Amino acid sequence: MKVHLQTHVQTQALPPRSRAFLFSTPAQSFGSRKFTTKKGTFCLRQCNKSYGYGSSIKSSVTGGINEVQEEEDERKEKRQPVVKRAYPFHVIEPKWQHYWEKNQTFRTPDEIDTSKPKFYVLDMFPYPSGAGLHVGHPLGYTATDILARFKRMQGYNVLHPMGWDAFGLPAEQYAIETGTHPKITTLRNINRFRSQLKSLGFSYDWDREIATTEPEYYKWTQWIFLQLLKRGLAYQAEVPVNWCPALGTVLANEEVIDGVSERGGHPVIRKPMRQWMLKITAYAERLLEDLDDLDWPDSVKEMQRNWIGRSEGAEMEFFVLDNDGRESDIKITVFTTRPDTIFGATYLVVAPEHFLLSSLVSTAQQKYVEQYKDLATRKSDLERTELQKEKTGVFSGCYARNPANGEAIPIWVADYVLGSYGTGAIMAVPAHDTRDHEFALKYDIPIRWVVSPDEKSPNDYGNAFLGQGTIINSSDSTLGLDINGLCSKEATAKVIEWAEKTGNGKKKVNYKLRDWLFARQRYWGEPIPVIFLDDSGETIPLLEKELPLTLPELEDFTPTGTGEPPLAKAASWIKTTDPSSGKPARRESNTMPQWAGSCWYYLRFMDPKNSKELVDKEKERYWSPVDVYVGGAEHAVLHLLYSRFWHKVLYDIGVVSTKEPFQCVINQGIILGEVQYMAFRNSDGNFISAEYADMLGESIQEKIPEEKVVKSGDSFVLKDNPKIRLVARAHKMSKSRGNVVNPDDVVSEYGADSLRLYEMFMGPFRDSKTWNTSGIEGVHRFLGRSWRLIVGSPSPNGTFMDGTVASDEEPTLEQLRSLHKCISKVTEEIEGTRFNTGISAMMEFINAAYKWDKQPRLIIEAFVLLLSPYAPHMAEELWFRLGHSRSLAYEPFPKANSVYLKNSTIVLPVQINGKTRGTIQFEEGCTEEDAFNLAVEDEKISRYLVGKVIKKRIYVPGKILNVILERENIKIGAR
Ligand code: ANZ
Repeated sequence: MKVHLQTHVQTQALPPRSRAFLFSTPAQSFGSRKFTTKKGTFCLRQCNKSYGYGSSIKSSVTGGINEVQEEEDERKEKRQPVVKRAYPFHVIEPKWQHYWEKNQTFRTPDEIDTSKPKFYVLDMFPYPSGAGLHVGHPLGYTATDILARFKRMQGYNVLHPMGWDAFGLPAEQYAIETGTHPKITTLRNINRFRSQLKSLGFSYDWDREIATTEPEYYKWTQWIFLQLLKRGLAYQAEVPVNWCPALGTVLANEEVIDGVSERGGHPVIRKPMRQWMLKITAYAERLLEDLDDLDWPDSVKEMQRNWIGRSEGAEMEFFVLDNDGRESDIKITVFTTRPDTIFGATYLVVAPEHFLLSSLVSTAQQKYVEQYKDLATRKSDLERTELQKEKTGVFSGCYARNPANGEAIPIWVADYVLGSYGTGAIMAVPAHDTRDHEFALKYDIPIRWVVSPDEKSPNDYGNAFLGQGTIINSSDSTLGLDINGLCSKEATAKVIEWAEKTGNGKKKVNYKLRDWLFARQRYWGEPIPVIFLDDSGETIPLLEKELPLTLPELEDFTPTGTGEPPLAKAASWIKTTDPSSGKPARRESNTMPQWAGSCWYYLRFMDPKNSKELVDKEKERYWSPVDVYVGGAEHAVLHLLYSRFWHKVLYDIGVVSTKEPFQCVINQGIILGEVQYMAFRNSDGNFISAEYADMLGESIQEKIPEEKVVKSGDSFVLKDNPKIRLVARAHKMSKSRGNVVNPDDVVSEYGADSLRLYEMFMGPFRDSKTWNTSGIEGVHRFLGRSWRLIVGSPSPNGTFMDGTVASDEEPTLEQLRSLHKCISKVTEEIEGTRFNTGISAMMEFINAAYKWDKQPRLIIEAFVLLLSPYAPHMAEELWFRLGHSRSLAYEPFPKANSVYLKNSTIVLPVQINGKTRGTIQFEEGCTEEDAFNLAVEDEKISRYLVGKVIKKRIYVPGKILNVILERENIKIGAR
């Protein structure tokens, strides 16, 4: 899926970065350095020379000494800054990535033990753009990876797949410009994305990788289309599209900017064309209702509700009058949400594209109406409905009768009424609707007040009164309707009842949701699996066994110029025969929109290689629904709505077992570029404080480096002159601003674990945040400290020992307390997707552990397991160094023992003849006698006491109980 980023956000909150610390790259070098794309060996060589992280590193290096020397010389020649690493991640990371791949550590087997609980965690799969990953991608991917690793360790079967939403415009545009087949570009980009993702250590099951562009995949996208067609949910209609005559092509909405083509600035008009539509409106009510039970952000649910836009009201009939003022047999149906205002309807409006318009217009008005219609085709719906835009319209020359009071009211044509909503016509009530009010004033149409908010005379109101109130001026005894004195709600009910009885209208629920335009005039999309008979034009669906209908090879991807899609050029592909009748036929040359493939990919991941079914029923039943779905908020409406629609259709035909596809959706925040500090100078070249810059009018802006900035209260000021306030801004990352951070560079300089940890530590997962180099240095330092705590300090030549400093001693109570507090916090925070505070807990633990003389293995191993979802490479390396020979990926995640979480609980080691044989726990204030009794009750300890005579007891309150035994074998009495 494509990710759209927000523009800039102003921030005052970030402190200028602090810089000095030991094992890191000088901050000023970050971002300005050029890194080679070679990983591992290259970095290692640099490191060997500059730090000599010695023997353990050398052992895993490929390449000879000469090469090392050459590269070192090269580096010196180029005067590259020396990279200082807190620990040898450049060796550890490729090593473990290789291990995971070789051992298929994260493969979710096809046949699984379904008695175990499942956890399906999914990222919104990316569109593999030519630009490669940006730092926004790993934000969501790290979060899902932490969840996946955590749940695996908790004994769940985890499904954590990755794939590519690979059809799309950029590859086709590139093909038009260069002649390179989109397949080639797409494959190249996919390869790049995949290797970038692998370099970040994500625990995807790569065996399940899918690309929407693969025929084995889109066979099933086409199959779903056939099911929709079979059920009348796919149909063809004449629909206006963005047609650019100069380019000879139909453009997507995003390719049209202010009425002209983004490319070349040519005029674009709305032109009706035959299109495929999907009847999502048939599911509007269910799409609305089922939102309630989803664990989604409220804002996303609200956006979906607004998009579906349910409106309750009525359709009312207005008979058109002939030249003699008599009712003709043409009637205009309007949709209104305010039937209570019907007596105030002083004119009707029909949209310029209304199907009855041509039969309404008087001869005198014909010319003006035609001109007006022509103008309207140049505007988008959005422009037409913008409230601020001045309303325009033209009189049709014709009148209709208001059914409530029998009045003849004029029919106008105006583009603020859309042909695509309701009935494409409205009864205009200028006293109670803003747009109608503005229009009536402009064209001098009567305004009649029919709703009164209070006792005041309604005519006192200059503007339309939009609210509900008491009905006035609304009675006609001849036509049998009197709603005066009723409140709006009662009046609405009464008008509808009257209309239904008299045949003047009926109750109606409308949805803003439109049917989904499902055809694109593009090459690089899924072919639509239908043919049209040459003789009758009849549409014949392909047989299921004919799928996949693959894209034909094409060399010329340029538009045809006639509006026909590029596929029309594949003459031998287009021309075909209907297999059942043998009649000549043509294939559909439109393709599906990019949304299609992403509508159902989450199902395919459950069973990616199934050639017989879209997904095996049992597998679907086990894995559905997706438990956590993470992606950008830009997909809050369309992608999620389209998937939900397809899912519901698949539910209705028995392909899936759940009503909804995604139980929990989380939107990660966006990452903005590093904060920039701007100072202002007056015309004399002197700095002026930011608050005066506007007043001066002419001021010159200047970027100030971070080291010259300090924070002062809520503001940032110049370090040398604190009176000068600065403006701090974070912008969207963009090439033109030069503030794009490339994840490859970060991995190369700090390692993947640091990038992962940093992205999680930047702030609350769901919030927008700004990139800050000192932040990544901070988490890198934390990892280095953790490494040195466990592996020990480097020797003077910079090398680390092979094992760890962990000792086999029993942990102290203090150590147990620190650890279990950390376990409890990390567990709680992962479960709550508050990853940043989970990291803080680990940082606290490491700070505490640095004060201990010894690092008991039991404590260290548990910490390594806690760290592993966040920094899996380092954790695996430490795990092996601690003496294990299998990946920690399936080790049980540590469980917090509540005993150690309460400060008042004492955990007392009990020794027998000076050897620790176990522990007992009790509340503070326990006597020696109590402690001894608890020890005797303890199953493990009592084994050493049974049949023995006690010589003496040494009790240090809160610290230890040591029981010294007599040598003789005399039984102690029963207590
Ligand atoms: C009379 C009226 C009186 C209205 C009043 C509003 C206030 P929602 O809530 O968005 O469904 N309308 C109907 N069809 C339209 C179209 N195709 N293009 C533009 N406007 C259209 O709004 C429904 C209201 O929007 C309808 O109720 C209609 O104006 C207008 F005091 O009818 B109303």
